[in-house]
Amino acid sequence: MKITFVKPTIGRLQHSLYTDEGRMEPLQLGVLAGLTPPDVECVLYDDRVEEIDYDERTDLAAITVEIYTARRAYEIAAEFRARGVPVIMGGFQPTLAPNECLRHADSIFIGDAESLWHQCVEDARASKLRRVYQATPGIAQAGGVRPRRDLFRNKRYLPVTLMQFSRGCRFACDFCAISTFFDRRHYVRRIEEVLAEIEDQERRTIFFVDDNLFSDHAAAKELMRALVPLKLNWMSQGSIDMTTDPELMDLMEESGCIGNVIGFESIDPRNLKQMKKGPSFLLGGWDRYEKACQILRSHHLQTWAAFTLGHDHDTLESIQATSDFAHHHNFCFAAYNILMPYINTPLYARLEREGRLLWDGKWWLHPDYRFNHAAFVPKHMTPDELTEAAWRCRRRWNKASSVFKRMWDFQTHLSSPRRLAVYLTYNPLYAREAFKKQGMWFGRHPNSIQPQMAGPVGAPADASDHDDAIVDRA
Ligand code: B12
Repeated sequence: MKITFVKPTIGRLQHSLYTDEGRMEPLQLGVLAGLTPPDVECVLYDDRVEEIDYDERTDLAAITVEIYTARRAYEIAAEFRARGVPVIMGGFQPTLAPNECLRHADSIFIGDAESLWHQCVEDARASKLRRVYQATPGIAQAGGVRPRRDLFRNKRYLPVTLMQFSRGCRFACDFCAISTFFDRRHYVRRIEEVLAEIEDQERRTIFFVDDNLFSDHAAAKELMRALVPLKLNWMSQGSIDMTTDPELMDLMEESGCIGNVIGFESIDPRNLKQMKKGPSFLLGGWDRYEKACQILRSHHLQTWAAFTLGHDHDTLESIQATSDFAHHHNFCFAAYNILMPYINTPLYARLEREGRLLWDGKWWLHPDYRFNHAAFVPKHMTPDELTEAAWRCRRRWNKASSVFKRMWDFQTHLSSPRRLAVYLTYNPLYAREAFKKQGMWFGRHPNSIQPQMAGPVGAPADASDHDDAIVDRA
């Protein structure tokens, strides 16, 4: 038996296809292949960089689908299905919008693969795939399952090994898909298994792709104590309340942390309160970012600051102030994301109730929607003004003069040759990516997916796209 694993790209540029220069290993597909019995042949196609050979013989196409890649995933699925190859979809979109995905796949997988993937493989072997596999979230790679990293060879991913220590996050920010997927729970792997996995691969640079590595401070500290002797360089993602714990910060530095993606989201306390940004409140008030940033810098951390723009208290002026804040702190990278209503999040439900969703409420499927454009009506500006304001922030941030100016920070980027190399390698790369992706269409083919179209093969009678917005995940 043979399974073809597919990581779809987001979309296409105006005049050509899009190749993601900043692409990283698709860890979920490595994990899935690692969970697959050894007698099954596994092949990986990464649509971000290569053409999929739909005519290659295979018994099952397994596609990982996020909201941004959904449109392209449905096109890919249609190609396989037209050739009689059954398609199973898993990941965030099938979990949070199952009915929509069921219209485009023979089978969908809800939740984490670990507990039920072996059953799918056996069912596929017997040509008896079920329509829906309902798994639960849980501890990743339990029992020491290793991702099949051999499948990543020759695809020219960034030279960093992706790994996971924990999954989920204890906070409940209203826009985030994580709290819905994991129901605010945080699942931690056994440290011995993580250490063995680190030893088993060659690199000393690791990206822990955890949703919030610091969701549980005690668990994070235990990991970091174990990492100290390994002399790694690592980065991850985490919430700003990390700065309230001096021991955690010291261990981070000692164990080789270079920096983290941190969701600041907004510098307006009213926005933070409205979105229920718990970590910011834990700083001792919603307005304590200045001190937190000083602490990050004192530990030489190169922060990747993430902002969401367009909250209800945002104005064009406050967006400009957000941009000033990021420049003032000389962050290593900054993501000025427009606030996006992801399906099945509290934010989506609120904007839907308030009648503020654009693009028929399904921006990710709409043939005219473009990457980084507003998908709802903001309170104090028009959607186009929001799109423009976010684009202005990105342009300003990525100018050569800004990259040069931000570099002169002796506590962070100039505190070691490695940090300077990170800064100088990735700033130009991400700048190119920001310009390339702005305004990109989703999917490859205009009009290939019609959001309001009735589902094709075997969609259950009660499966309307709208149902997904009100799936009860309790
Ligand atoms: C690391 C990461 C990144 C990395 C890139 C990683 C990479 N390899 O390219 C960076 C930081 C660059 C990034 C970028 C973006 N990301 Co991101 N990212 C993540 C994160 C935190 C971890 C992904 C990961 O590798 N996890 C480890 C693997 C093992 O877990 P997994 O993917 O969840 O897979 C498990 C299950 O979902 C399931 N499963 C998954 N696929 C399949 C397929 C089948 C067939 C089956 C059976 C099961 C299955 O089984 C797996 C094993 O248990 C996720 C959150 C998350 N927990 O997944 C967000 C997440 C996927 N990202 C998200 C977003 C929005 C983005 C961006 C669009 C942000 C932006 N505006 O630019 C970009 C672009 C993404 C793209 N498609 O190109 C959102 C997607 C929202 C949604 N509802 O779909 C998420 C969920 C974060 C969030 N807070 O909401 N991301």
